[in-house]
Amino acid sequence: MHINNIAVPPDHPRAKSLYVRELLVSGFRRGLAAPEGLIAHGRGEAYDYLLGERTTENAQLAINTAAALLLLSTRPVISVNGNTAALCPGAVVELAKVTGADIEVNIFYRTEEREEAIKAELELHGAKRVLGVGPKASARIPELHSERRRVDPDGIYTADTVLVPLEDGDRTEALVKMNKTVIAIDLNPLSRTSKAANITVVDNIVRAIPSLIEATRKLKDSTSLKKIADNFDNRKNLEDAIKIMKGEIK
Ligand code: PTJ
Repeated sequence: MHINNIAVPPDHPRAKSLYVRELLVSGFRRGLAAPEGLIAHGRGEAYDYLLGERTTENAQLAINTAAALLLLSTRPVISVNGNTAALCPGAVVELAKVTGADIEVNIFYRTEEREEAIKAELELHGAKRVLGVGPKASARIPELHSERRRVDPDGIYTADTVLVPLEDGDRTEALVKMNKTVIAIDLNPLSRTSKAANITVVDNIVRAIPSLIEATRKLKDSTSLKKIADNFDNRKNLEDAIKIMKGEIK
């Protein structure tokens, strides 16, 4: 494996983590991720370390529930920020295909250049339609003052379910107030996003989105989707995630 032209032995104990870190650095250099995204990633790494850098059973339960909800939705939208575009653009496009979701660019540190770069990256990975770029983000989420309030009237504004990886708490709360089902992917089980979302997947996005694709494929013809969704308790799931990080349960 080569990172910045330096060979990282595949048996290096931190090889995977170093590789993911480098994906983000490369995404930053290519104008996808904001500099603040590098800091956010470091915070995520710390939680991931406590999780054992694996998809726990607890996260898998949230992933299965998220898959069921995406399949039950009539207008699901995947919200994409700079970190997501840098870390797993291909998986986002694949997830959109298997769930029938739209993809919308929504960034906190909004610049036209970064919106366009993220859109181009998603298109490079096969996206046919990317919402929320430039004047298309003409609708506003009420009571929200950050740049995240600008959304596409054909996308997040009218969606019934929104998948928000690496999100900030304000918008999650505002989307829930708009009666949308919010699925968050956030390694921090203590964050406002994690607490406000209807379903929180406490897992690294680089593992969570591929697992979500797999779960969606498995559940596609299931007749128990509603039952799966109804049985999920986000509060308990977050409490369990904290217990896992404290080493109290597996
Ligand atoms: O591209 P932009 O402009 O929208 O900016 C994106 C960032 C991530 C910089 C922005 O949304 C931000 O500042 O986010 P926060 O408030 O720092 O929150 C990011 C959350 O994502 C934190 O709780 C991190 O623990 C978590 N996180 C970081 N990396 C990962 C992650 N969760 C899952 N997978 C990761 N790889």
